[in-house]
Amino acid sequence: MRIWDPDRECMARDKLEALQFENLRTTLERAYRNVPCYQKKFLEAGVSAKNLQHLSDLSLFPFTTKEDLRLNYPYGMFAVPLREVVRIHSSSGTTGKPTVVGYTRNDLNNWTELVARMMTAAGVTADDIVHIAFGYGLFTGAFGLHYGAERIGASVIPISSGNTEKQIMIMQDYQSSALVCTPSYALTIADHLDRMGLGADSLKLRVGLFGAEPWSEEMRREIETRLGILATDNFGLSEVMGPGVAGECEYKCGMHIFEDHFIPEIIDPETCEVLPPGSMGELVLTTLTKEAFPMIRYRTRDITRLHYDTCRCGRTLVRMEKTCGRSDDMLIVKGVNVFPTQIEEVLFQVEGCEPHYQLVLDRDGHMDTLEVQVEVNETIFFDEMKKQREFVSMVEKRLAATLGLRARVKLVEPSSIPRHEGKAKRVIDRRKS
Ligand code: ADP
Ligand code: K
Ligand code: ZN
Repeated sequence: MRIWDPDRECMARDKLEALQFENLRTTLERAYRNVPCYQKKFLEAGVSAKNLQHLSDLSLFPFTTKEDLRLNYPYGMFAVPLREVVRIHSSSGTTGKPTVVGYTRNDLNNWTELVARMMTAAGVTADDIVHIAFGYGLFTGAFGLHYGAERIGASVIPISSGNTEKQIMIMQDYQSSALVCTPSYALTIADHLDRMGLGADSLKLRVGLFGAEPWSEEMRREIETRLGILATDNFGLSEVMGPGVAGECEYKCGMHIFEDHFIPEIIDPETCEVLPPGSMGELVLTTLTKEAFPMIRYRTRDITRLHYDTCRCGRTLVRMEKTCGRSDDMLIVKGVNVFPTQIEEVLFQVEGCEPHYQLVLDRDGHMDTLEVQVEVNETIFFDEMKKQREFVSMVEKRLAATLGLRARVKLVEPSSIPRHEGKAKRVIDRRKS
């Protein structure tokens, strides 16, 4: 079993912590010096890099949230001049206020190395043909995996997303051996194989690297059986880097976090207290090497638990459990992050839509579907079919432009959506059952 960077991945904890301490101090200094938002937050909290006497002093520093990034849209959180930025990505959402992230040449090199580590941990080698079915674009998924796979020396097929039958044809003809996509897309591929009357043995796939959305152990078993592969999980988020923050080894017992580049903490999402090792809580990440976009105590909102015992693979890096949901109201639909408020904003701008709506998430086969049910003003047109269809398609287009995702719109009668006292329950998620 190969380890890409054994010196780093199997480091003794005391050596690792010494390295983390050095890089954390530098990161805090640079963040304070170059990013007004951090400067302001540190001053308000009365802390500076000098307060860092021990690694655990990180808890003295303020958190960073998605809101901070939105307020500093687009480049306010960058710690280097744009001249030094060689790549720009963004988290999901094409308009609204998604977060924009940047990378220097060194950042890209580190990113590539970490994805190479993660892919090696999953068993990918130079002999693999890596089929990347994430959408290429502003999303970090495709480009992140792409360069890591090239670094390993694998043959990369940048197929991108969509057109499943063509994907299957290419997998057959080019003999793809490693599949990179969301876990739900892996099952869609399995469904198409069934429909085409093909078995998993018509493909040469042997391993899958899946991420960008939560998935269960049952789903893993289904993917493994139906595609005849080893299915591994990997975790990342664009604010912190993209994919390659953490990934499973072949033992599939939690995702090793690359701690020489990121410090994980687990906090209570209500009190914000740091919780003792082994507790379930919100994952908070601090970057240690990023130049263009350092993140200090970024609240991921992902709920998980960390395991510090040494893994059978020999890596000493801590392992995070599969996440079990989020502490905020962000939804992940086909790997794309969606906030109900983004949808609300679109609906509010459409004349005729009432401020009463409900989001219904479901699965069609294995792909997520999103239906937006919205009440419309009765004075408009409830009985004119053609106008109604035009209206629906106009709202659908606006939603697609904002979310970067297709949602079905269903107009419902005034007063038909249940009213709630207190906090509205706008999301019905049927995907879990
Ligand atoms: P990406 O483009 O990689 O999806 P985003 O920044 O758009 O990155 O989304 C990051 C979020 O996606 C994470 O905070 C988490 O909620 C979710 N996510 C990413 N990978 C996983 C995973 N393996 N398991 C569960 N959730 C994941
Ligand atoms: K995501
Ligand atoms: Zn391991």
